[in-house]
Amino acid sequence: MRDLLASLDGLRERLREIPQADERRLQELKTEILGRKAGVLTDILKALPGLAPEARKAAGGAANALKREFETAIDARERELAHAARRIPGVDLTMPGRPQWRGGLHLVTQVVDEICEIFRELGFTRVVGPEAETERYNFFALNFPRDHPALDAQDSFYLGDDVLLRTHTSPVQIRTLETYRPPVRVVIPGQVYRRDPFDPSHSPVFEQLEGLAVDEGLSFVDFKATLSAFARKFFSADTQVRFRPSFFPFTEPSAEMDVQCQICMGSGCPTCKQTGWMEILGSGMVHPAVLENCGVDSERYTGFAWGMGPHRIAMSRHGIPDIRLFFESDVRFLEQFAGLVR
Ligand code: 2U9
Repeated sequence: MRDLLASLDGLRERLREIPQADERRLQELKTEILGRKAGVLTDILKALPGLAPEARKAAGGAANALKREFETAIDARERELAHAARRIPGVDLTMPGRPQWRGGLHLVTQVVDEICEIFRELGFTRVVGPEAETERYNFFALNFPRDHPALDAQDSFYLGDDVLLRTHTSPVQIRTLETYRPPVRVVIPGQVYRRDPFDPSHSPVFEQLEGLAVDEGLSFVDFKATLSAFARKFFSADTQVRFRPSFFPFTEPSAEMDVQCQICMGSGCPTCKQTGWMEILGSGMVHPAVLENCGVDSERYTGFAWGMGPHRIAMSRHGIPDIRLFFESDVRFLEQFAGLVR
């Protein structure tokens, strides 16, 4: 019995070998001590039934406790070795992976979506229409005089005698008024084409976003309130706005809306040419002649309309100096804004 306890003590000493053992040594130790056929500790446990009851109890408790100690230590070392085997020198496998570039929406698309969403909340539906139009839809229904310079082939891209690439999205409003009876509330984003130079502030093709509301009793107050609400939502709740008189063939009276310069917040900077303001849209009450051209009774209905350039709005919001950056597809420029979807 004493011999047996002494050999258990001797065996306990072997526990210290385990934390240093490599894979092979660990398997050897496991077989040598816990092996089912000839393990030293297994043999001791097998010999227990031959002992007197008192001795069996004492030696049995100690032997089983030691067996558990060996099992726990071997298991821990096995896990440690398995973890180390997966390690690559110089590489920390616990670090998070590098994010993969999955693409994103173009900044102008994001701005268009954001503007449409603000007007959706104000009751406007997003609609689209053709990019090739007749002179009637692009000019005459909109009250352009026959000798307006925009009708000149030098200013617009004509595809045929009477067909041109639309110079604004306004033909879509004409088509809407011809098709649906008021009340009408629509926003129209889309590409438009003008024979403009490709320079820092012009492009022959650019995005436009126009809007139209026609109903009984719509007044200049509704018009100013709607566009001011848009500016406060798009820029910030305390953004100052102002309306300046202007002229368009399709609106009367007409106005341009300025917002506080978003770069200097009104104090004056090179972007706003020290005025503290930036123009963001043209607008006005729909000219009665335009309503009549679409078969809408201008005695009964009034409306307001506006037009803005999402490229320009994106430029003023982010301080982008050159419109051509939007068309060059340089990922280094585009990816700066890819996470901005709100
Ligand atoms: C209908 C009636 C009225 C749309 C309008 C403007 C004023 C305007 C420009 C701003 C910058 C276009 O992107 S831009 O070059 N637009 O100033 N647009 S009112 O008025 C309409 C349109 C359709 C039936």
